[in-house]
Amino acid sequence: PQQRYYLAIDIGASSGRHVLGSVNGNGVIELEEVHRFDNVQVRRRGHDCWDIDMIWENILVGLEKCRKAGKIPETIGIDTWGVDFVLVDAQGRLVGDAVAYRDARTNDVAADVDAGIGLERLYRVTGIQRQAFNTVYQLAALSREHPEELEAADRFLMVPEYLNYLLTGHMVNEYTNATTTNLVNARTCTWDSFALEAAEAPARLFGEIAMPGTVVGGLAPEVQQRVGFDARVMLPATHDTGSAFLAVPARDAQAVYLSSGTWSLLGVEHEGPITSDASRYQNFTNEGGYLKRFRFLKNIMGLWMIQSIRRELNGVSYVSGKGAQLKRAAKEIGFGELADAARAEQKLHPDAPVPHVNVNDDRFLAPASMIEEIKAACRETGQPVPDTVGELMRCVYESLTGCYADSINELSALTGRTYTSINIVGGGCQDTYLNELTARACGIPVFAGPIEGTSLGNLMVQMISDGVFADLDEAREAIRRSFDVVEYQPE
Ligand code: ADP
Ligand code: LRH
Repeated sequence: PQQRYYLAIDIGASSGRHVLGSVNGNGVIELEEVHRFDNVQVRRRGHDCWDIDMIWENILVGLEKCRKAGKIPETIGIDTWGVDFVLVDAQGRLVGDAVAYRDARTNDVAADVDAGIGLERLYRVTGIQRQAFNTVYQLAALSREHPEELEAADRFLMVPEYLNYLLTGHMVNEYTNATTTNLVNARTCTWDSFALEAAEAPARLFGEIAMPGTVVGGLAPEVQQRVGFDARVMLPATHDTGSAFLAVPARDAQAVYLSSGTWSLLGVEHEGPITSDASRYQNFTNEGGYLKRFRFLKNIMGLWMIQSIRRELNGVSYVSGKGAQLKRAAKEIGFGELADAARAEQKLHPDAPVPHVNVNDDRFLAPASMIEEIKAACRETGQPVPDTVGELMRCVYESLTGCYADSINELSALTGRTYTSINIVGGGCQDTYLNELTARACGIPVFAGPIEGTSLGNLMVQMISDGVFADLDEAREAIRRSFDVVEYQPE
């Protein structure tokens, strides 16, 4: 029989990729990356924004590459980072910009909204951790700066939903990503009127919420004309973290999951939401997952810090044109070299005190200079200030893995369970130094892989829907036998 292909379009904050998935005659899942692009932001009307046109063009280019390779997918699923959205009018045209979550627009608004509504109630209702960039605050910021845009809008669509609309002409809101807005009731799994009030957003903008596995539609005629084929567009878990957790090849129920990319999302799957005061204090979140499972996890600043240092040393910015005075390095520095610098520093000065910073401090969300911000944090807390790249990287690695260890302890306390291993998926599991340090800091073994966990999770929903796998257990079993997972012991 002819090979059946499925296409995951996984767009993270740092890069997007088209990954074709299929199952060979031996029941082994095969992945092929057909296209990848950098996700660089742009400055528009005083805000950092996603370059939706660039992303859309890349989606089409990736589809054309599938056709050229003669691998036409049965279905296509798009997932992206969470929380960000666009507004569209009754004619389907964009209203305003796709402002990006690291933009400063929510800086002052978030605390103001909190004071007005009572944060405790919002958490009890939605179960979502408080982050200044949550959609609830972004909408409130928009209603203060551009109320006319909310008035002109007909629909609220999150980024993957808007891309699905461009592909098919159909507008559908999807459950897993909707939960990241802080606007969905964790028990009824629908938009919550109290949360919408907090967002200062009209309820009429929000459509019915569809579950992963729903077909959005076929490709629109003009898209078919450009890419040269038709296929059904399906909803995976359109929130990337929701897709990533689906692909974790955990050995047992005592494993902690860590989706490691721009963010480090550390937590577990849970049957229901935990919205206790203790969980709110520790800022744990309850994101909605496939089959209405919950991800009880913590957002940790993650490899964003490493990405930012790398960009800074290379003289580029994550927002094109911003920080243009940066000097370009003579030779581009890669992630491997940064890890090597930390490793060498550790070897050279094994007993030197390593400064630790609180990686989850908002100061690291979008600093003008990550390097200077880390140095300042060390200085302000009376610790040695890192000077060389090796010292700086060691500080970041130790701080990050220290935070992983603390978070696992908090997770244990909140769920009343003991965790005996960590499964890491995502681009970050290629960082062997980080994996080693994580095992050591947490005192439990680390299992690293698969790297393209998010694309795989996206593909799993498509494949289950098409009958390739009977259910999620069977799909996870196939992942276990198809991908190498590297084990790291604490010592
Ligand atoms: P996102 O989906 O959020 O854009 P990814 O899952 O693609 O992120 O992970 C990107 C991160 O993975 C980078 O920031 C970097 O820290 C890490 N990474 C990628 N490739 C390597 C590598 N070869 N060695 C070490 N780390 C890497
Ligand atoms: C990871 C992620 C995370 C969100 C953040 C905005 O890519 O989706 O789960 O909190 O981006």
